[in-house]
Amino acid sequence: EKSQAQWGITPPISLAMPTDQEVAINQELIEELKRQGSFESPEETAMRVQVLSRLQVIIEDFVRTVCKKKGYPDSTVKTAGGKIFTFGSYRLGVYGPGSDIDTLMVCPNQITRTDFFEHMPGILGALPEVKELSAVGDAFVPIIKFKFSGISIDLIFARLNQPSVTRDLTLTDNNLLRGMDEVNLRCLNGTRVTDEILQLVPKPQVFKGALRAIKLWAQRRAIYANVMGFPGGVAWAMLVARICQLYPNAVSAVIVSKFFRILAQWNWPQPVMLKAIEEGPLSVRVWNPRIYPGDRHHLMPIITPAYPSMCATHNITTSTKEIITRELKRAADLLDKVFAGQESWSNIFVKHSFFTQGYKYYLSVIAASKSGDQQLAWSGLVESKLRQLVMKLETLDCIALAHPFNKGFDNEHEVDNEEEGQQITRGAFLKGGVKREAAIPEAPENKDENGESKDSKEGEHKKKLKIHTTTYFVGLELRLGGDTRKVDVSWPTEEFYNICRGWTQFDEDQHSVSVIMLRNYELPDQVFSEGETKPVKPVKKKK
Ligand code: 3AT
Ligand code: MN
Ligand code: MN
Repeated sequence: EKSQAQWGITPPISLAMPTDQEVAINQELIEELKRQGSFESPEETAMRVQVLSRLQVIIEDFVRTVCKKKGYPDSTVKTAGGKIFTFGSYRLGVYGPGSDIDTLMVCPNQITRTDFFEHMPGILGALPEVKELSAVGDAFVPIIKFKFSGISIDLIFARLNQPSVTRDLTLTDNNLLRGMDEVNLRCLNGTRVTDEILQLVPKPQVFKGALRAIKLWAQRRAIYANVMGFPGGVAWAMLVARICQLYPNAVSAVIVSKFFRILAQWNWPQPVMLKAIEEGPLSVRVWNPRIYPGDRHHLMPIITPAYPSMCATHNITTSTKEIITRELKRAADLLDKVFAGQESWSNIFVKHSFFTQGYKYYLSVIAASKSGDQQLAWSGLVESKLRQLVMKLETLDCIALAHPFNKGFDNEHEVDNEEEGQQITRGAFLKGGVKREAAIPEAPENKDENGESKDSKEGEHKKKLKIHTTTYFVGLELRLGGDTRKVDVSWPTEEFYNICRGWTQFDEDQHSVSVIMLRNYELPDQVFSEGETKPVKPVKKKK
């Protein structure tokens, strides 16, 4: 166990040791997390450890082979090495049954990224344990994804400017970053940030327990999604870590309750950070609102500890900030009751009511295309631009709050012709279905000599079109006293269309995006889970 006078940039709020009552409540929290399926079995965890040690052997083999092929002398080949690091939920110790392992392979400078993407997919693909392998070498963060003995692996690569990478290497030294390209920097960042977070908390076990609770809560309340303008996994982890610094001796349950109360009252945009921001050897930007006007616009800045420090929450908007704050307050009040023995932990983790009791009006944003591959890229693009729509809606007088739901809903539609396809892309599947052309009266029996209907034969030749859609929802809170008949979202919508259509790969024949206003009772059944009641159309009062 680590011990020091101060964790982070201020003295602690309290050094109190846990009371018996707090220990008991903490035990209840762990039990509740177990009931909610947060933990996997020890066998599954042992399998992860085994897979990682296999990957360690694989990377060393790979480095040796490529070095030899390139004609390096034996002495260099022997010491070249290579090392596996992890980041994400596995590294933070908050992984559950479905989690992947986010893995980074660090190689010496003999090995280039090109070598990695040329050979590694083949090496992995040849192993009987490896399934569903896909490699994207030209992504923002180039990645190989696969399953190893059933466990999902996200594998990225970084190359150090040194001829040897030993198994005891750490990535903490900022000088390792000298002379690196941006892709390398990005690939190293995840591990450097998670490693630092763990270094900066007094008791990693306490931190992990509290973070599990916060992750589960944020997921259930639909406020976990970086692209949509909510904190992502790293940001939630840093918030929990900061509370751990302020209460170095507390148990996880106490951290969770302080978390809600302190952050519900936080004086934003004062940043949350785990240590003073470091200067470093690169000519890259480090978060600094005094120098960069852009950084001044961050509404809830949460700053990563590893050099070069960045804001992990630049996506948060006025609306999502308000929603997050409401959720923090709700949870803080519930937690007071938990500690007074009047409430159980399970109520903290109750599912959100975004669709059941959320709003009267919703915007549905439909991203559509004609193939599954297209849809993956196109819906991702539309999703990443959704916050631009939200921010434009926020500027309208009639709208108090625009609340994006944290994930989209996928559908596939079979249609008979282009016209029906277009109805789908404009949301016909949400509102009343596709309008088919008036049925053509059936021709009199018309069979060929084999007794088969000619029509049905023709029908086989007629190609069905497939339309893929992903639908996102934005709940609208209207300004009190406003005239609801005047909710005109055409300007934000048109601007949003232009942003989406400005995508470099946009193809009018393939991709479409439309925004449609729905009343709550018009929401599709798909968004409700079992046991939830769909809002009903209010009965009109007669004068
Ligand atoms: P799970 O337990 O895996 O669900 P996690 O926190 O590990 O939770 P991810 O595996 O999705 O979540 O992400 C792990 C890290 O990978 C978080 C972030 O630093 C990085 N990351 C994830 N998605 C992206 C992305 N699209 N672009 C850049 N970095 C990403
Ligand atoms: Mn992960
Ligand atoms: Mn991942």
